[in-house]
Amino acid sequence: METVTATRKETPHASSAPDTASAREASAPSTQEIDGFHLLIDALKENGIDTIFGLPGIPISDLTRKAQASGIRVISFRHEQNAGYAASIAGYLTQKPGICLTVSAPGFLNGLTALANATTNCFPMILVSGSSEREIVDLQQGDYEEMDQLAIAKPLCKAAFRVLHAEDIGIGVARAIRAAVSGRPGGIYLDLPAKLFPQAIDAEAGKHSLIKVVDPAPRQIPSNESVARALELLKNAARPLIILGKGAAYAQADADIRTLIEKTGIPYLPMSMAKGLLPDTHEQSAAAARSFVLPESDVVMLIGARLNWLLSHGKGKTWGGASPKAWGGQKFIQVDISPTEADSNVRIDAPVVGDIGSCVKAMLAQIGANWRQPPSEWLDAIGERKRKNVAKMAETLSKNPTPMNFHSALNVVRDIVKANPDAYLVNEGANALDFTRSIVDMYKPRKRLDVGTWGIMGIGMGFSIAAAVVGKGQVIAIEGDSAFGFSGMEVETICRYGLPVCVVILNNNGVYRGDEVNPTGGPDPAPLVFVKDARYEKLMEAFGGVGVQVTTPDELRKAMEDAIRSGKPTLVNAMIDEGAGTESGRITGLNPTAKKK
Ligand code: ADP
Ligand code: TZD
Repeated sequence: METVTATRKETPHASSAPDTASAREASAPSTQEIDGFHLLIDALKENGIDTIFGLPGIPISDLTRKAQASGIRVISFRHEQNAGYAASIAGYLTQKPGICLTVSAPGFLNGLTALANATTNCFPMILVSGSSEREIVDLQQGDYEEMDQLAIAKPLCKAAFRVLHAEDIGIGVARAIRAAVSGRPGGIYLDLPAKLFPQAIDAEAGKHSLIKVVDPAPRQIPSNESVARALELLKNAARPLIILGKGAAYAQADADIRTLIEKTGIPYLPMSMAKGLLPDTHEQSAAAARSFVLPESDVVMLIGARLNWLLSHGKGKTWGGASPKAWGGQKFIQVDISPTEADSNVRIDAPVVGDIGSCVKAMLAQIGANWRQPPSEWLDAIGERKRKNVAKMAETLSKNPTPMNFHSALNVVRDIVKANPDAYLVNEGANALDFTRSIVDMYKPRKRLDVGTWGIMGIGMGFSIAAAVVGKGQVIAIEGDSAFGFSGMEVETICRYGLPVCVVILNNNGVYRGDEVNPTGGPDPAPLVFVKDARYEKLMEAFGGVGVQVTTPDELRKAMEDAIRSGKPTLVNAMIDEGAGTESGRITGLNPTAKKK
């Protein structure tokens, strides 16, 4: 490992210093000093960070080279936003902050959406951006890529730090790591001015300044009273329900969560990214009876799920309330690491504050052996609903219309995922998202990665790349054609690194659907439609991957099976009925225009 290299001392205008091999060679090596580049690399390595997602340029090009030379895996993207999404989902999968590295102003801004999205979703990530010279930025004298990045990042992340001196790099990295993973995880911004990288300090002092963070995400043990209060409510419930969110999946307390569900016998609903925490085929899953159990339940325990829009804020008709803002009759237990989450939307009768692993363990300890199972009327009523809905879905899935529609295509994906339960399923789009979520069963924890709390489009290729890189497994990405467009250029990245990613585009020629026309009869297409029958598969072929256009479920099945067998980067362009989608998928009600119709 290349650890100690001396380089030029401070360059007056490091941000405009030539970023070339000859300039690097010109710097005289000495053995007693270490520079900012190497201090940063060593600080990351010291804390077990082995992968960086980023996009090089002034002032961080050399950092990417030196990081790779030091054994860190550097995954270089075509757009910083995708590198940021990759870092954030790597953080979710590993509980270590994912690192996204960008250049100054525009690169930083490109990464910022991903940072904000990470914070919103409680994914731990650190956006590390090079920045221009402080003195020039602060006097607004017009430096190369001038921007007060720290100030801009602050409101969009959990914490933001800037390091000005090489001897503080260890502290800066340690603070960023702790802030990212402790408590409620989130996005952190680390601002590194260009001048920092070539700063050299005494090697021994430098080594001593690095911190290996001890216990970065300390357990947070819930109080006994809060656990007892929650169990008391649950025990006396007539129609109890547990909702598992992506916080529960993140916590990696899989076995204990399963034991809690099975011991109590309480039906549960998985939120989208909690699918597979217990296999979706588990008999206690009430997913197929969602619209029945939410309004009918009397006590609901949320584990790592917020009562935000995805759960209709815990009120209104979804929950049996008489009007959109009226509360239902439920009592809520909320298990969450954030003490301020409780009462954010409706009253939480029993908050249990702590990390999910510790909270679930504490509950199991207090439950003991003689827990009374929920009343059989409740379980039977749910069973009845499930049977009806599952039969109805099976009937829809068995149809084989021409052209293919979402159902007949996803029926194939459902089989493929069942046969490959270890594969990651990345999913975005509107109809492509909603139908996949309800049709494709998941069997293992943290395998389903999707648009999350914001319903953000564009995570597709970044998430796929990260899942393949840190999850070291096959990835299947089910993409709306619009959704794919946000990150489509990263198929080059997928090919360049030879990643086992099978992208399936459910191509219906537009946003939501593809059959709208311009009402004026003018030459411009309607705003929500794309080029008809676009050949997206050729994009993958352009970079050496496999591209296949399919029009039937049989062709789709063969293409996906081939992709998984070969592990080759593959893009399957699945042509589906352009009239098959609904405006905004399942959330039509949130769309003011659609509402008026
Ligand atoms: P979903 O979208 O699946 O409903 P949310 O993102 O709304 O899930 O909620 C996740 C919740 O999980 C957040 O409130 C967050 O504070 C919490 N959380 C995340 N990690 C942990 C953890 N390790 N222990 C406890 N709570 C956690
Ligand atoms: N931009 C961003 C960053 N996120 C968004 N969610 C949107 C725009 C709006 N939007 C949706 O909410 S879904 C969607 C957009 C543009 C695309 C839907 O079309 P699709 O999927 O082709 O991806 P379906 O299957 O045709 O519905």
